[in-house]
Amino acid sequence: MTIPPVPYDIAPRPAAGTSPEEQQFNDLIAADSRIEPRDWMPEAYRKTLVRQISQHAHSEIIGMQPEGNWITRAPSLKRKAILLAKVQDEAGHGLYLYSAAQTLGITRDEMTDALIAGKARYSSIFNYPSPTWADMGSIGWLVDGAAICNQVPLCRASYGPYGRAMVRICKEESFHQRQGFEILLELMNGTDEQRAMAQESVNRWYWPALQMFGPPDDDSPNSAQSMKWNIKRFSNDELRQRFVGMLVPQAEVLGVTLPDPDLRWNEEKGVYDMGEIDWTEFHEVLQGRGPANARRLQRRRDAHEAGRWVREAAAAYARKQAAKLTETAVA
Ligand code: BYC
Repeated sequence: MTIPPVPYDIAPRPAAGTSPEEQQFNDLIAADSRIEPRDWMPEAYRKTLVRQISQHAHSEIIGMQPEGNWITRAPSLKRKAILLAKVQDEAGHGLYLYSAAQTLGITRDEMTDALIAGKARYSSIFNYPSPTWADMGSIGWLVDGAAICNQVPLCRASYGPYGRAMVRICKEESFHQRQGFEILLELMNGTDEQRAMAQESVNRWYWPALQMFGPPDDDSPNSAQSMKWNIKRFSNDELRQRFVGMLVPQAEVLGVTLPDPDLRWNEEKGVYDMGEIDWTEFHEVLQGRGPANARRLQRRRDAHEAGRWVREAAAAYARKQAAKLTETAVA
């Protein structure tokens, strides 16, 4: 007996035990489409997104500190205005991302409480100090540069509110990266002392910037599932490699040396070979034992406490407005 062909416009049947909602989720992912807050999603997908988006939001907020450190000491009014705008952008990024996470059913208070209790992660990079003005250049060039490399693919993340937040964030990060490059370029065109300051700063930030992409692929427990769900599009090592490829020609224009004696072009593979990253240092920072972890967290706690009266006043005002509305409705 011949089996008639299955018409190809009929969707494949759900696997046994798959609910219609789950099948719809699987179909959306398979079609590289977007999942929206109204859609059903597996609990593990929701948790992964809450984890990644809240960590990302915390990174933006804690990330204001190393640069905030230089606002009052920027070398000119122009530099001060640019730095101020950049730090404000980071606050804005934090807010878009907290809002995106809130669509997944977690509250802003829950996320903030986890951060100030020291239970939430934020990017390892912000646990390093920024003692010189050149650090404003290195943070822009290397840290925002790494962020762009990691975040441009996240504009296509399967979760709608996250992907859309990333589009605007990436546009602003591009400006941040350019302003950092320009600070370093000006220093490299300056005096011997300024050139030395720029090089010393690049030496300190280079390796921690490479660690921003996360552990190596064979030690990255979340990558495989996040890639299946179209949250991550490239692996940690792929993005790190892409970043180094971007940096080499830019370092040549700047005239700075990337502090990796093993960095060289591999003709056969078509990528740069690099030296070994110090993963022990990375894990120490993740455990809270980096050079500035304690200081960063204490500063965030103090700011939260100092802002308590603002939150209370805003809540009291909202209550009064709501009461007025009810009175008008009754009258
Ligand atoms: N630092 O399985 P893996 C910015 C954790 S802000 C700390 O590879 P995943 C800027 C990871 O969370 C830049 N922790 O994880 C702001 C996981 O631990 P848990 C922030 C890290 O999620 C102001 C464990 O290690 N960017 O640009 O698949 C001024 C195993 O890792 C780090 C983002 O947040 C790290 N570097 O991949 C200037 C981007 N790396 O959660 C600039 C969004 C890994 O299981 N996030 N861990 O306890 C991502 O793209 C991904 O979450 C990561 C990690 C690539 C970071």
